[in-house]
Amino acid sequence: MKSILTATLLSIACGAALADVTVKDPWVRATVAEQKATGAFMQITAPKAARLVGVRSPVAGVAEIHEMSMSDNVMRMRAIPALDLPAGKAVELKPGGYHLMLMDLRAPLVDGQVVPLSLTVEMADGRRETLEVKAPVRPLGAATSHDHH
Ligand SMILES: [Cu+2]
Repeated sequence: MKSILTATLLSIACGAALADVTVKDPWVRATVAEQKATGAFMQITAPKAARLVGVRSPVAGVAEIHEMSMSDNVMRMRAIPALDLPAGKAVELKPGGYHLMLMDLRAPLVDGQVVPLSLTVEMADGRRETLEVKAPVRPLGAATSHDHH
C-alpha cells in the first residue's frame, strides 16, 4: 500500500515539472506525393536542464532527432540519440539545423493539416515524460528563405 501511494505522488510531481517545458511555433514541412520523409521544426525551452530523447508521430512509421552539419562542403544530416535542452535557453529546431525527421510517411502531408507529435523529454534525474505537440503543416519552402544565405 505504501509503495502505491509513493508512485502516485511521484507522477503528480512529474506532470508539474513537465508543464514548464514549452514548445513554441511548431510546424511540419508539407510533402508532395511519393515523398516519404519531411522535417518538423519548433522552439523548445526547458526551465531546468533536460534532454529531448525521442519523438513519435502517428503520421510517420519512423521519427528521429536529426542534426545537420557541413562535411566536405556538403550539408549532411544524421540521427542523434538526444538533443540537450539547457536550462532556460530556447533551443531552435529549424531548416538547416536541428530538426525532427518524420520518415516512412503513411500519406502526403498537406498545407493546413495538423500533425500530432509526442516528444519524450528526459529530466536531469532520469525521469522521462511525454510532451504532446500539435504542429500545423506549412507549404514547401515556407519560412526557409532566411536560412539560405
Ligand atoms: Cu533529417
